[in-house]
This record gives sequence, structure tokens and C-alpha cells, in this order.
Amino acid sequence: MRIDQYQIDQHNDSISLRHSKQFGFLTEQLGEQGINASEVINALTAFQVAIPSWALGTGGTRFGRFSGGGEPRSLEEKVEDVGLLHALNRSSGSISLHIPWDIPQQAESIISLASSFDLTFDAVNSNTFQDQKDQELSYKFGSLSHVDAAVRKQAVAHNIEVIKYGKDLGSKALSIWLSDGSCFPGQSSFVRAFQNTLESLQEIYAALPEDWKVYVEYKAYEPNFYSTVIQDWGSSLLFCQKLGPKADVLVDLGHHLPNANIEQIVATLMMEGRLAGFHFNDSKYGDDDLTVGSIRPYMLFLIFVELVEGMKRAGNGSDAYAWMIDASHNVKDPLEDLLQSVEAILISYAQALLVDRKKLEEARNQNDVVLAQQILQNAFRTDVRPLVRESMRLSGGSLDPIGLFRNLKVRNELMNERGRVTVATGL
Ligand code: LRH
Ligand code: MN
Repeated sequence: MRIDQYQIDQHNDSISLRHSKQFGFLTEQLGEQGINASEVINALTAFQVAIPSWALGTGGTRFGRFSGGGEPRSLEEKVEDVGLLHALNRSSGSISLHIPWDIPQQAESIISLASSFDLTFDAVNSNTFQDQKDQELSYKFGSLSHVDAAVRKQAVAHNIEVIKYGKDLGSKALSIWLSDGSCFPGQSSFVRAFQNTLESLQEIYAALPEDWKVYVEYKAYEPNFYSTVIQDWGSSLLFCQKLGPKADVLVDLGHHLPNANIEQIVATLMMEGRLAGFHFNDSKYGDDDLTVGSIRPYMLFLIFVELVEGMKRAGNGSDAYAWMIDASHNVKDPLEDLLQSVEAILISYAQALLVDRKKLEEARNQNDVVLAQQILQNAFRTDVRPLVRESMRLSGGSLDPIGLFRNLKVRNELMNERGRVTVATGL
């Protein structure tokens, strides 16, 4: 299914009066604070979020899965679905593939299909946390850290194969998340597991094309519940520093122990110039993979406050980092959920761009704690949605992506095309 430009323009026309009133009022309000709305809009337009190929269907948990119908049955249909999202918000301009869930059979045809939707391919993800049916050696007790060199060799070979698929698609990064670890004290040697993993990662690092990066994603626990080899930002940074400048730390918001100060972790990684980017999602308890900004929007805002400061300090634009969503859908329509997540990311970025840095610096130098909070919360409590909508409209997108998605009965269309009971590969 494709959404044509006239459908978007028609719908925008029907709600443009309300939008221009709200946008006009906000532009004036910001002007009084010395903030140029069009500068914020330009930053929003340039900010592109990668959509995970494994989150276009209904995921489910170990307790059950409730199919939504009309889900993509192939990589081609997944590209079409991301094309739908990008047509609606013009902010979902790339796809992050997971191998072997989404092996591109013919790279050329997939690339031309993707470019027909203005889509490119972001980081490619390897998978040594599951055994494939034709696999010789099992990853039950680990992959790159495994005590058996033959298993490590198999896992290294898989990662090098993933790089090949990525090269064919024009991707520039390999994203590695290792489930390796242990479930019980005594089960594994922490140091040996670290050293085996480093040795394996060094072989993968050596196979990276000159202009590629490798993202090292950490996670505190699950599926191992006693130790994880790459358990936190510190262990990931240690691996990256030992590997070399092409290795950076990937922050998945759901991969921290309760109450971790993620914005401080981000500030530190930005300071060291070793932040690869994000797997955006939200959570209340564990790695819940919920809609971005649905549980802790203030935390997401504080993370973007550190990102804006870090990008300014590094002289980097937003395209220097990997902005990816990593979510799983149980009760929401996957495409509506992803539209909400992209909007939440852009809202937090816009709010962070409103922070009066100069005043904040002065307040910090005066230890004026109350004023510092006032300055931050003034930005957080500003309804920036008219700016996000205007950036989408100016890029040819919809002023109300979910409204149009529903008006056009996209899910019904997809169910008519693909059937009611469909299962997409992935989580
Ligand atoms: C692990 C993870 C990782 C993926 C997987 C789909 O929890 O966040 O990024 O490979 O989810
Ligand atoms: Mn992730």
C-alpha cells in the first residue's frame, strides 16, 4: 500500500487553520524568549529516525501473542510499511535490518524498492542469541564469549556475513547485542568470558570496511539472569576503547538497572566522543520495549538536553549519531505505535532545543538550583507539537500522521491485502 501526496495535502488542508493558529501563537511566544522557531524546525527536519525491521508486527511475550492482522510477511512488505510511516511523518527515513530475520534475497531490488519510498538502510544487526535451524553449534551457553573456540568462530563468521549483507545495502554500521552471560554463580568465569569476547570482537573489527562503525549494545540482564558479559555502559566503553575508534557504545533505554541516571551516562559518552546512538523505547520495570516517551517523557527530555549540549560541544549535527527505535508491540497497532514513538523523540529534541543554555550556565555558576530547574522545566512544559507538525508539513508529511493513518483505514487496507492472521519475522 502507498499513501499518495494528494491524500496527505488534502488532509492537511482540512486541519491547517487550527495548525497555523497554534503555530503562529507558539512562534510569537518563542520569539519573545529570543528563540527562532525556524531554526528549531530545521533541526527537526534534519533529524531522521531508523525503524527496526523486527518491530513491524505484533511481538508478544512468553505468555502470549495477539496478532493484529495485515502484518508484513516479507522484507519487501516491511519496506512498504516503513515507507508508509515515512510518507506520513517524513522523519522515518531508514530501516535497521536484523539478520537472519530479514535477509535481503536480492539487494538491488530491495534498494530500489526502498529508495522508491526515500528510504535508506541504517545499521545491520547480527543475531547470536538464537540458534537457527541449520546451525551446527548452539549458542545456548554463549556465542562470542563461549568457552569452545569453534562456537566463537561460528559467531564471528555470522557477524562478518552480516557485514556483507549490510555492504550490499549501503549500510555503514554493524550493531552487536550479545545475550552472552550466565544464570547462576559459578557458571562462568567473568574474566575469561570478557577476554574471549574481546578476542572475537577484534576479529569482527578487523573485517569492518574502512568507513564502517561497530555499535556495541549493553544490557544489564535477560535472557541471562545472573551475569551479562556486556552488562553496562562501562563494560561496553571498555570493549570499544580496546577495539579502536570505529567502535562506539549503543544505548538502549530499556537496558539499565532500575533508576539508572541514563542522561548522565549519555553526557559521559558524549564527552568521550564514544556515543554511537540509541535504541529508543520506554519502560517502567525491565526491558519492556514500550512506546518512546509513554512512561518517562521527562527522562527522555533530559537525555536530549545532554545530547544537544554534547552535539554543540562536538560541533556535530544529528546525522553523526544513530537514532533507532527498538520496540515490541503487544496491545497497540505496530505502525501507530511507531508513529507515536517518532513524534515523542522529535518533541523531546524540540523541547531540549528551547533550553536557554546561557541562563542555565549562569544559574549553575550561582548554584541557583531553583532557577536551573525553572529554566529546564520551562522548556519541558512548552507544547512544541506545532513545531513538530510544521517540520513534518514542510517536508511533505502529515500534520497529524495517526489521524490520517486512521482516516485512510490503512490497517484495514493491509488486512485486505495480506490477511487477518499474519506473522512478521522478528520480536
Ligand atoms: C535486546 C535488543 C537488541 C536486539 C533485540 C531485538 O534486548 O534490544 O537490540 O537485537 O533487542
Ligand atoms: Mn536494543
